[in-house]
Amino acid sequence: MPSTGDDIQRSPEFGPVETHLREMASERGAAFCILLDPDRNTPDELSMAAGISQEGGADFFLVGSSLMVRGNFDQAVAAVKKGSDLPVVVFPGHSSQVSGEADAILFLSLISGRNADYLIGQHVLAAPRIHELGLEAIPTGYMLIDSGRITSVQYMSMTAPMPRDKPDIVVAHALAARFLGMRFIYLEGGSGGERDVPEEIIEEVARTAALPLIVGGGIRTPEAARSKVKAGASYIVIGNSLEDEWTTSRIREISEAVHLR
Ligand code: 1GP
Repeated sequence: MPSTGDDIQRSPEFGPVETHLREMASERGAAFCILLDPDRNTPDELSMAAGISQEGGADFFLVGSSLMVRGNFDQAVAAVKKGSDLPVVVFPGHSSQVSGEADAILFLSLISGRNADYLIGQHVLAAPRIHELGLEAIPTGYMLIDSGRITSVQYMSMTAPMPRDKPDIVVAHALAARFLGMRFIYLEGGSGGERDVPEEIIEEVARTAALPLIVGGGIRTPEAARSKVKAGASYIVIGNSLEDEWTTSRIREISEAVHLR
């Protein structure tokens, strides 16, 4: 249901999906999220990957792509929903990636960059549809951290990533995001990044910004995932490195590393 003006009478509260994501991170120590790319997989592959992921102990899915040149976004999200009953959250690369089949959408502002289109422009294009669908939007400050190579998100967004040896700069952005009312911070190395987000940055942002941290990009091993959680990540996102070995046992290894309890 689209929200009505009555909403402003209510005290600020999290939507059901955000509440669930927060609860799973606090119950399990951290949550394991799998990124499914609708551009690289057919609906059947997405359903199968979703089922295997749930069996292996993953907690929820992000679905989105920096560039979608084939496939149908609604169909892709529906296929993921069909394969499992875990929450499916849109991780949009573009304002066209909005789907009423999803449970929620990360309403990302690319705050590490200064490209107005990714700070507010795409949002204005997507917002009326999100409202009409009654889709839960989770306001998220999205920051790209240098991962040693040019990633798709860097190229497509025409923004420079933040230096990986300057935690102060990242912390200042995270605080600004919090003061602007964003409720999650996504520290992104970029899909397939050569190097993942440094622990030092995660620690500093977790300590100072006190917002739930999503960390992804270039995480390839259970050890790396665990180390990010120990540094303060609440959600670990993995996509690329699963594509070669989408098995229950591989997913289980990572979910056991992510779940501290
Ligand atoms: C990318 O953070 C995600 O947006 C996941 O990255 O595909 O490198 O695991 P990978």
